[in-house]
Amino acid sequence: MSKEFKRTLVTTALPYANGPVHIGHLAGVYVPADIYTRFLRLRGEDVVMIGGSDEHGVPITIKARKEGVTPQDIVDRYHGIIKDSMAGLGISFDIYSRTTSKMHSATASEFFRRLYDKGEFVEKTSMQLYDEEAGQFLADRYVTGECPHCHADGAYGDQCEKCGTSLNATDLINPHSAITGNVPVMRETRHWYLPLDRWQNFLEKWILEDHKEWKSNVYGQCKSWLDLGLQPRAVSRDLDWGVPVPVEGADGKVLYVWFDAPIGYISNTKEFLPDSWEKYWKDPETRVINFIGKDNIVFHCIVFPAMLKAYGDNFQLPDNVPANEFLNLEGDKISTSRNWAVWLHEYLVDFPGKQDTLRYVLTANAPETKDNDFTWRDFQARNNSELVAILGNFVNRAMVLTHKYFEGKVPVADGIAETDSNALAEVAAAGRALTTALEGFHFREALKEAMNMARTGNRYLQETEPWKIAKSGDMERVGVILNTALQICASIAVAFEPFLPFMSGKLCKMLGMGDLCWDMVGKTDNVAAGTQLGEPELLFEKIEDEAIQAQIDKLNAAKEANKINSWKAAPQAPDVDFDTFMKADLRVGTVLECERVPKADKLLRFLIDDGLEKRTIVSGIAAHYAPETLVGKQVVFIANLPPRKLRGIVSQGMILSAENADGSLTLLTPMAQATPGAQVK
Ligand code: B3M
Ligand code: ZN
Repeated sequence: MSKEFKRTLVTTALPYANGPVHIGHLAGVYVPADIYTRFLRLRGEDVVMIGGSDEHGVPITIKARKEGVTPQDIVDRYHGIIKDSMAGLGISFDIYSRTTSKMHSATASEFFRRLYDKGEFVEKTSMQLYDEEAGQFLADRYVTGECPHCHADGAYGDQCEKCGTSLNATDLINPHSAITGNVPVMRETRHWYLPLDRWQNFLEKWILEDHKEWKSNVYGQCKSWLDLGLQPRAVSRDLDWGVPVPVEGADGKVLYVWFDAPIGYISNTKEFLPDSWEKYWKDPETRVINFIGKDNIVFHCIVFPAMLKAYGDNFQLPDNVPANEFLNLEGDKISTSRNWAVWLHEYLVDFPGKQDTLRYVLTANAPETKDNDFTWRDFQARNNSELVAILGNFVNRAMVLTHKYFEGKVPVADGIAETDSNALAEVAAAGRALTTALEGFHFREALKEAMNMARTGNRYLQETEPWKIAKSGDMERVGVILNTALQICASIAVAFEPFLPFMSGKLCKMLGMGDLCWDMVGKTDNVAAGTQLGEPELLFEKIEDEAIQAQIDKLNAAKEANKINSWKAAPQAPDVDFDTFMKADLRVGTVLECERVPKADKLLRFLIDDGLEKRTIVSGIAAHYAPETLVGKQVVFIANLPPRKLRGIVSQGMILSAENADGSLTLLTPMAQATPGAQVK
């Protein structure tokens, strides 16, 4: 890292408190930010990590409306769940606050007022979409319609999730209110706009020239925005949930959520460090790093920097914005509304004590340069064949052998041989590569290097075979080998702390290590000879197939439920003329016999009293009804279809049933007893 910086301010995107956090949030933002911050802390650097919930904006009010509760109820519920579950995963925020705090409304309000007073806004009256039935303007997610760019349906008023383009509500083709479904009308309203065009030149130089080192996905997105030419952006909304616009005559108007949310980073720093917050924001020797997901790039790289520049006062712009791409789940986009997600608070209940496994898998699979996929099978494989079989196995062997041959006391390493120093040198080299990778925000690669230390350790024990030497009685040599192995364990305890802090804590305790610092990675004297080791404990447990199957079943259930929730009645079929319809002879019949058709799991054979005689009908309803429950019941059938042979049985007609949202079939039957053979008219 460059030497000019004295301290680092790490910010993490503020998740909307309209739902719990899922693995997509974790892989994109919180796990990498936590790894980075823990790494800097171990280096003894001055670093603070700021987090909090984003509690304003339409995602919150829509959720509240859906549930018939207040927005405050919603944010209270989810802020609590998010805060607790992040702590449960060991995400080590210095503060995790919320944008409904007093500190935040005061800070955001003052920020807006200052820009207003400095003439940094333009005020504009324009026609906006209005829902007459709901009595409110429709912006952002309150309105959906066809995307004017990719023509996907269901684009929001602020963004099309299909093509990622950010939109204005009035750009949508064929807009509909998300509240009532009505077609909105146009109504006049007045808003404040941040003229981003005024900052075009500044931003071009600052990003395109001075920050060529940014990740290519981030740089590329900024460049395409800048190439299009920046436009003024409205920073207020006609809503009743948010920070009120602090100027006269702005009743019923609040700050746009994307105006207030990034100011939340400042408010939360103030709340954490009321006396010294300014040096983390305004001192040029502070380095600001924003951890975010790819959908937040424009706000962090273009809009917020323009706001900070407009404010003045030497507010520091981000030095880097290591945004990640998206994580998918089992091949499908993660979605809160479709419940297609692995929720952190549920994971912590389903896999107690396995926080590090999730942290490991999300890092090993992090969507750093492209979208990536999380699968439960991969999760299981990485736990069992990497954490258990490589890392856990190496540490366990070193510990158990030391207990076996030296009563758990770290043996003396007298007479180090080339094999030993080679192994130690390999670990030190991995440590250096690890450091470089972490400095460059390459967390997947960093984790690989840390894992290489354990691989080296395993190979070393395999090659030196101390258990064989012990049989020959050369305990001095065995001591050297185990001392070397334990030094590697100590390097591992430090190197993995940012990634797997729970494991690291356990291992440090076993090795009798005190405070850690990053310099210990690759050192050869981290555990002194004579130190009494703790009892060997397994660092990781195997995850069995049943636990994985339970998760897959849970996802399948969500998919099923979602199918039902999103079911829509089929569009009406084309008209049929009356005479044609009347040709169909629909009748009521009484079931005399009903049984399964052998070797056909879908089919039942009915014998029906149709008022004239007994007729046989075969019907594909066996998955939905037990045959014995149908005897004596009445059904409706089409009598005048040509006979058809099904599994060797001649079927004389068709029994009518309705197909439901979940794919189940319901037999049609008269409301009360009808005469067998009665025609349906
Ligand atoms: N709440 C959007 C999101 O969760 C938003 C981030 C705010 S960061 C200041 O994707
Ligand atoms: Zn689109």
